[in-house]
Amino acid sequence: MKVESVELIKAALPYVHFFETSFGREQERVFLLTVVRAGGLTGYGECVAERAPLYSAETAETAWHVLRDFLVPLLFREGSSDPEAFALGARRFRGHPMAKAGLELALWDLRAKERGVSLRTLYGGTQDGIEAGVSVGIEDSLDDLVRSVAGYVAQGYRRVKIKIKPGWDVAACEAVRRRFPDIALQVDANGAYSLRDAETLKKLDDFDLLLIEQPFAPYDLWDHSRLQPLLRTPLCLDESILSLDTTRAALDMGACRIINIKVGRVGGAVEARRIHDLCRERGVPVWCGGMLESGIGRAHNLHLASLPGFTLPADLSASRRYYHQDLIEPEIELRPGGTIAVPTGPGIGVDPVEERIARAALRREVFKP
Ligand code: NPQ
Ligand code: MG
Repeated sequence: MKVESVELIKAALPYVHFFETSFGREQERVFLLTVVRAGGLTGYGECVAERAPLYSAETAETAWHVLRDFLVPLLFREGSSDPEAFALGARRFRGHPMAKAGLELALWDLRAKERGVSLRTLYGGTQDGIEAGVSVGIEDSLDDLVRSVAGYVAQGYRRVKIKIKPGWDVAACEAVRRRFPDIALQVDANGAYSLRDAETLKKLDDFDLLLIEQPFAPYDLWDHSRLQPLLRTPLCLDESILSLDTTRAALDMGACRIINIKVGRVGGAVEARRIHDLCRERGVPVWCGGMLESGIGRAHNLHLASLPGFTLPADLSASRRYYHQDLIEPEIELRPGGTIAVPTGPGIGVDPVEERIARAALRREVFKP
């Protein structure tokens, strides 16, 4: 289909509760939404780059620049809304995976709507419900942490992930395990440790964790491959996995035994599916990571996580886990039993609500060919 226009919308939504990781505490989420119009249809995408370059080097501002000055002009030059052709063309630009994914995802929504099928169907997804996990940030006290975890367990979340950092690791696991001896529990360090902390990290083997996520620096593979043999607990890489190539290198090096897939971090659904397929061939479990997206990005993640290789609970939570009101209808809800339904309507299968987007918008611009 010929692309009629691309709209970029920078928006912000306050969190219901602050979210603290080893790289900082945030009170609100800044989004970059993409809206592509073609053939009378509208495709929606979300770029997960944040206000500040804390999780990765990208920010909402760098993404706006790269989208406006390179990726949108590329799409107009290509003249077609084909997501695979766009993904291929975008490879000539180095880096900026979250900006690329933001636009590619809108094209996937369009294509599914053009064919009148759900995105899950287009991707070849096999699961109609996703096991929901929840990511629990660092709190002001261990009591607050246990109270927070208790709230989510009571809501039915199947798996709990707690954020750790030096000084908030062994004691945090002890406190949660003492209260919940049997829940599926994992930890995420967001790169806050180094090989010098191996003795501390080895103590985490005592808590029967599903996995330890990204203990070392975002670009590291080698030191992770030195740490894994020292632990019983599988390492899972997040920030270090940027592409199919880094996935293969991480696995060949023994740097991890589980892979976290985030469509924004790897530059789009094309690359995310290639990583999924490689891991499935190799029998390596993958799970869908979250970036505190709005319901637009969350719906996209649900469709991706419906692929058969996504065998571990996802960081896919209900809209209300993060936001007072989401940008979509219907909102993402946790079903009794702790799963979330993969929408069945055309495309992402949820409806962005213009009035809510307008209220959250900080800046918006429409680009035409
Ligand atoms: C992770 N996500 O798995 C990330 C960390 C994270 C659900 O823990 C704005 C932008 C806020 C990116 C908060 C979860 C973020 C963010 C957390 C990333 O490592
Ligand atoms: Mg992580």
